[in-house]
Formats: sequence, C-alpha cells, structure tokens
Amino acid sequence: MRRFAAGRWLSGMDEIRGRGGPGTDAPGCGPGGSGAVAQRDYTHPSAGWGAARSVGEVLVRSREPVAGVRAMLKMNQEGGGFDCPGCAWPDDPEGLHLDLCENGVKHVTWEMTHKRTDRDFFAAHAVTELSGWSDHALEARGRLTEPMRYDAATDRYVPIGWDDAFALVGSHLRALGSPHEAAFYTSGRLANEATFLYQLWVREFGTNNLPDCSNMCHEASGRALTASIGTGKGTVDITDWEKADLIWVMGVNAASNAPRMLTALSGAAKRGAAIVHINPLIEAASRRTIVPHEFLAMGTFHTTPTGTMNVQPRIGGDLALVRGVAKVVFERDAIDHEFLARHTTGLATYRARCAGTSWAEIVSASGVDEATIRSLADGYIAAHRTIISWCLGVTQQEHGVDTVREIVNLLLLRGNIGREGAGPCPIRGHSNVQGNRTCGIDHRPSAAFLDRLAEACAIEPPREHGLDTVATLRAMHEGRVRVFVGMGGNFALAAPDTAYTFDALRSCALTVHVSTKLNRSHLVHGTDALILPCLGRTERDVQASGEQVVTVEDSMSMVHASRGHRRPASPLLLSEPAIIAGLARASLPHTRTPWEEYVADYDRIRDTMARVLDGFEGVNHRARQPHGFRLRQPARERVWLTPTGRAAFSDGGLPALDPGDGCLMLGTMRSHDQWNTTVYSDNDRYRGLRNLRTVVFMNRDDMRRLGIAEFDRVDVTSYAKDGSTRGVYGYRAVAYDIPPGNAAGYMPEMNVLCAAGDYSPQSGQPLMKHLRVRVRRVGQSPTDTSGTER
Ligand SMILES: Nc1nc2c(c(=O)[nH]1)N[C@H]1C(S)=C(S)[C@@H](COP(=O)(O)OP(=O)(O)OC[C@H]3O[C@@H](n4cnc5c(=O)[nH]c(N)nc54)[C@H](O)[C@@H]3O)O[C@H]1N2
Ligand SMILES: Nc1nc2c(c(=O)[nH]1)N[C@H]1C(S)=C(S)[C@@H](COP(=O)(O)OP(=O)(O)OC[C@H]3O[C@@H](n4cnc5c(=O)[nH]c(N)nc54)[C@H](O)[C@@H]3O)O[C@H]1N2
Ligand SMILES: [Mo]
Repeated sequence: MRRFAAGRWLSGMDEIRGRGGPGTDAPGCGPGGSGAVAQRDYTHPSAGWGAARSVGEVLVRSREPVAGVRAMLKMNQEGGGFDCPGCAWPDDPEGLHLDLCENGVKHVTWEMTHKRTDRDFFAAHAVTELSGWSDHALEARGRLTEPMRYDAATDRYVPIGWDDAFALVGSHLRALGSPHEAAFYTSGRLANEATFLYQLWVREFGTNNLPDCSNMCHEASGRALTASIGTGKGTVDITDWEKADLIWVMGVNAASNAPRMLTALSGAAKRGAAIVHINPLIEAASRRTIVPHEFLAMGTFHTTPTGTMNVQPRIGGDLALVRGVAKVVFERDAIDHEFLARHTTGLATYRARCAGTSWAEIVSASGVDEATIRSLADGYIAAHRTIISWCLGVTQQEHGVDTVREIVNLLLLRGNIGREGAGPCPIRGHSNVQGNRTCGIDHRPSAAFLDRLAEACAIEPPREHGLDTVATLRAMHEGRVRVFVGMGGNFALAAPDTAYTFDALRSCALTVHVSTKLNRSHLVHGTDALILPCLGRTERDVQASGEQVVTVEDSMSMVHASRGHRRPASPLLLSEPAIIAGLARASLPHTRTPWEEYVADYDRIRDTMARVLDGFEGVNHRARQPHGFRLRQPARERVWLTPTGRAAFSDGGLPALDPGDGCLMLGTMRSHDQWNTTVYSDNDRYRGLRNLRTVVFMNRDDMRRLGIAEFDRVDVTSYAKDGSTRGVYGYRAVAYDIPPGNAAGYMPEMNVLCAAGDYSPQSGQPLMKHLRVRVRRVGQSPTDTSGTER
C-alpha cells in the first residue's frame, strides 16, 4: 500500500516496522542483523552475573564505560544525585545499598552517549530515507543537538533558531478556530516543574486536551482506586514491603520492568513471606534472583527465591480469580467485621455477588481450577499483612477498572488497607508518571484543582473535559485537532493502531516534539513539523539564578529532588521548562504569567505549585531533604475521600472472555532489552530468546492443533469489535509456558494489531493486552476471509 502524505509517496510496508509484507520476514524495531534466531528455557537466576555482563555490553556499545560507571554511582543516591529515569520503583529507604539495576543503567547510558544527531546528519538524510530505518537505528545515532524544522521542498529537517521555532508554534496555535483544536501529549519522563508549567500553559491557552502515556498505562488503576478508596494512588510505601507476610505480584514482569522490586521480593522471601506470582506467563522474577546490589552474592552465585507460588490465569482472567478468592473468604467468614462496619459501604451487595457467582463461572472465566483458587485463598486468610501489586497485565484490559476494584474489595474484606505492611500497590511505569498526574496532567481535572489553579495563577482554566490518547487520534482523523505537541515520548509508536495513528499525525497542520533523540514520531509528521531538543535527566541545568534541581514522585508517593551532573549534550539544548515558557510566550500574547521568572529559578515554580497542589507545602525545603518527603495519602490513614466518606465495594459482573472459534487472546508486552519504544537489542534474556522480536509466544497444544512447528513463519490477524481486521506477516512462532488459548508478543511492533476503536469503556485504555487473533502458518489457506483489512 502506498500513501501520499506530507507531499510525498510513502510505502506503508517500509516504515511500519513489525508488519512486513506477505511472504517475507517482518522487520522488528530492533537492530536486526544476521544472528541466528534461537530460544531455550532460561534457567539461571534473574539479575546477577547475566545482568552484569549485559550492562557491560551496553556500556561498551555506547562508548561510555568510565563515565557510565561514574554516573551509576551517582544515580539513586541521596546527596544530590539524579533520579533514575528508568522505572518508578522507590529508592532504598536507608540509602545503604547501591541499589541499581541492569535496565536502569542501560537506560541512563542510552541518554549519555557521545554520538550526535546534528545538522550534518539531517542534511545527509531525507525524511523518506530515514523512514526506512529501524527504530533502533534512529535512536542509536545519538542525541539531538539543535531545533530542526521540516522543509517539504527538500524533504529534510533543517536548522531553525529557538525564537523562530517558538514563533512558528505561536502562529499556528493563534490561528486555530478554538484552543480545542490542539492536543498536548505528555510522556511520564517529565519532572514535576516542567509538568506543572506545561499544564499551566495549556490551560491558560484554553483547553484540557492533555492526553498522556497514562491513558495507555495505569488510567484504570487511578479510576478504580479513586472510586474505591477516594484517591487514585496506591497506599503502601517501601517500608510496608519490608513488613508484609504475603505479596501478590499480578501482571508484572518485575525482573525486566521493575528490577529493583527483586530486592524487596528476595527480602520478603528471606523473612518467610509468601510471594504469589499471578501471570499467564511464568516470568523470571517468580523463580530465584541474585539481588541487584549484593555484589558478594554475585561472587558466590548465592541466590534467593523470589516466589513461592505461581498461578497462571488466562489473559483477562484476574477479575474472576480474585472473585473466587473473595468467595472463599466469605464462605469461611474470614472477614474483618469491625473494619468493614466502620469503614466501608456496599458489603452486602458484594457478598451477594460473590455468593451468586458459581464456581463453574469462576473457573471458566479465570482459567484456574477451583483447588488452586482455594489454596490461594488459604494463603490469603492465613496472612496478617497482604500487599497486592499489579501492572499492565491487569490494567490494559477491557475490565481493567473492575479488576482493580475487585483487588481492593479483596483487601478490604480483611482490613488490608491503612495498616502496616498491607495495601494496594500499582507498579507505575515511567519514572515520574505518578508525579505528572499529581501536578495536573489530566484530561479530566477536578473542579477543585481548577479552582486552586485559577486563584494561584490568575488564569481562567477551561472547565470542559479534554481528549485522552484514543480520543485525540480520532479527533485528528476527523480534522478536529490540527496541532499536536508531544512533550517527550514517542506517540507515533506508542499509540495503538499504527497505520491509523500515522494517518492521524500526518493530517495535522503542525506536529511538535520535545525530545532527546530522533524517533519515529519525528518522521510521521504534520505539514509543518518541529523537533525541539531538550536536556536529559542526567545533565546540568543552569538558569539565571544558577544550577537548578527538579523534583519527581515515585510509585509510592515519595517526592524528592533530582540534579543532573553531566555537561549538556549540546550548548543549544534548552531545559523542558525553558522550552515550555518559550512556547507559552509565543502563543499567549496577553499572558500575565511570569514565565521568565519561573525559568530563572525553579524554586518559584515550586512556590506556585505549593499553592495549587495538596501536600506540596514547603516543597522547596522538604524535597531537598535526603529521600525527600512522602505525599499524604489519606486512604493510608483510613480517611476515605469518597462521596460517602467510606471505602466503597464494587459490584462488577464477570467479563465474557472467550475469543471465539479458533481465535487466541494475545497480549503485547516488553522484552528485557527495550524501554517502551526504545529497543536496545533483539534479545529477551529471561525468556531465552535471541535475535528475534517479530515473534508469537504460543502454547504447545495450540501450535500442534494449528499445525505450527517451532520457529515456523506465521501471519497474525486481529479481529476488532467493529469487524475490521489487521495483520502482521512473517512472524515466528515460539512455544512457551502459557495457558492454551493465549498468546503473547512484543510492543511496539504489535501495535499494528490493536484497533484504535477497541478501548475499555471503563478507562479509555486501548486493549493492548486483549487482542483477538488468529495465527496461521504461512502457506496455510485462510480459514476466514471476513472483515476488511486495513
Ligand atoms: N526495562 C524496562 N522497564 C520498564 C519499561 C520498559 O519498557 N523497560 N516500561 C515502563 C513502563 S512505561 C511500564 S507501564 C512498566 C510496564 O511493566 P509491565 O506491566 O511488567 O509490562 P509488560 O512488559 O507489558 O508486561 C506485562 C506483564 O503482564 C503479564 N500479563 C499479560 N496479560 C495478563 C493478564 O491478563 N493477567 C495477568 N495477571 N498478567 C498478564 C505479561 O505476561 C507480562 O508479564 O514498566 C516500566 N519499566
Ligand atoms: N501494544 C502496546 N502498546 C503500548 C504499551 C503496551 O504494553 N503494549 N504500553 C503503553 C505504555 S504503558 C506507555 S507508558 C507508552 C509509552 O509511550 P511514550 O512515553 O510515548 O514512549 P517512550 O518510548 O517511553 O518514549 C521514548 C522517547 O522519549 C524521548 N525522551 C527520552 N528522555 C527524554 C527526556 O528526558 N525528555 C524528553 N522530552 N524526551 C525524552 C526520546 O526522544 C525517546 O525516543 O506506550 C504504550 N504503548
Ligand atoms: Mo507505562
């Protein structure tokens, strides 16, 4: 399929990685290459020496061995280091350990590379040519050095001065018929100060169109927790992890995506706590680990277990599974009567719902047998302090909100909220995604927040709700959004339905990306397009008043300062706050907001934040203390900010999950060697896979039934709710320990399969873990030709 876009013909096949053409091997987003494709079961403990070797390879590749190690030492340490931009797992509370992990190091060194994507690079390569490069190749060219503007005549990005870039954005925004014709995306990398200024600019401009990566990530958790306990965050902190005697890990690949969680899990195992992994896949963290910071253990190969029980539900089966456990808790009258009477509403309805849900329904909807569910319940009833943690396996589902609410129901039954060592714990993704929400990135802001913003900042923020990620895509398609601004991230690849997303971005009059490295979103652009390069988390940020610190909030509500130490990758880079201020000045001719003063001294931004945001009083002082400070979480103190003033039980029905005749349910996920859309290599160490990303992990029996052998080339077709189909071609099938009827593969390649129209009505989240697919060996004749291929 060829399409005409932004003044040129493009071949969709060339640029949509992961898709491939019929009859060929699909290229992935990784480096590719000639290495032999292989898979073997991974039997080594997670982290430890394998991780150390892998870190070494990355450091050598980025030509940063010495500086890399020095930066590692500064990362996550109290006393002026920078916050690891890897994941949102909190720092070690005592600061005793050098608690760093393989993937954090990879992430940091990726930013610190010596290589540069400068004006000579852009002069040498047309955008159409770059569109054929892999995503790995684009980012591997190094850091961006100066603002660039797309020039249609030469099909190249050409240098533009900062003031001209700001003026161009200003003129586009001022020309719009309404402020709602622009959308302002955020990726969870942004620190609190930039976040706050960004939403201030957008709301002063006049819209709540603030889609963000959370809309694809933990939106379901926020909505569910708000409805159940009155605040959209978890209630536990890192010291609770040290006291729990039962921990559930649901739908998280901890060893790859929150590796420092292994430290907490092994500590729990050592003191005899039970650790249950609930995941259709048996992931590495459910076995044994070498604790990341225990170098002695690395030397002696001493491992500790990080799991005591594995439960493998079908994809989307968690709601039914938790319901089964709750049913047993009621049957055995193992509930905390006093807590329930004082603190909750809706118990009777929920009890009736559990009683009315039959075991046949529970077993079929969860994919787990009754005996296993009963033994899970035995463990839950025996425990005194239970933490339930979860990530995308739970949230990126049609019934994500109902499932998180069911988790809270179960915790409430035994008073496991607002007590030491117990509570709900969403594992957040981006290092500051939770802080972004705290600081106002929300397309559905509360009236109370807007009132305080209006008063503290003397603006009139719009009151109507704005667009989330999926709604933004649709609005761009329909011409209702004409300007797209991406504050970090890689929207083109991260969003669902790649072809639809590409068309949406190309229909814009202007696309703007504030980025550190070249990525796909710069190549899939509007008629006018800008790349605005910014400082990274590791770099020194000097403004008129001197060196600045920023603040971030981790998964457990700790706010602390982060200070970069490195010389900026280029003298022409600006900080994110400075870029936002420039854009605001250019688009708001009558603004009375002191943008320059804010940028001159970030303490002034924090002073204003303290007047708008709950719990930020004294932030300038408190964030600079070692480890910062904990934002108050009322539910932790059993103060429930719900309409009734009590924690609310939910009453959700069990979802129908059967993918239908011959179909499988497929979830997309990350490999060990990638950070969202940044793919470091084509390997996935803990799943034992080498040199392959365009893969479908399948159950052996399904493969036999479908006549597919290991590494056979397969095509995958997805079936959307509206009957349309999408396909990827030339993937390889790999047998894996996953329940029959289920399959898995990698994001972002498989976003091609994820229809933009298929999102959860409860959260607006695209169903990235819930795709109805058919897998066919290449050469087999299609058994179903219904639907329209996009
Ligand atoms: N190194 C590294 N770290 C990261 C990231 C990264 O890309 N690389 N990304 C960051 C971001 S933004 C996020 S949001 C997090 C993501 O962290 P994860 O949630 O761990 O991300 P995924 O790789 O999508 O893995 C989802 C897990 O859910 C399981 N799963 C799938 N379907 C179901 C289901 O129906 N039920 C259950 N119980 N489990 C299921 C999968 O088998 C897999 O183990 O990690 C963050 N940290
Ligand atoms: N199919 C499928 N799709 C998914 C998911 C899934 O599980 N399955 N997961 C979803 C989830 S949970 C998320 S969070 C999204 C991720 O979506 P995004 O946050 O949009 O994507 P990232 O890949 O994290 O963004 C990487 C880019 O960020 C830029 N960057 C890096 N550091 C900085 C910085 O300090 N400042 C600025 N301004 N830019 C920087 C670099 O240019 C880099 O190319 O993807 C979602 N998409
Ligand atoms: Mo995420």
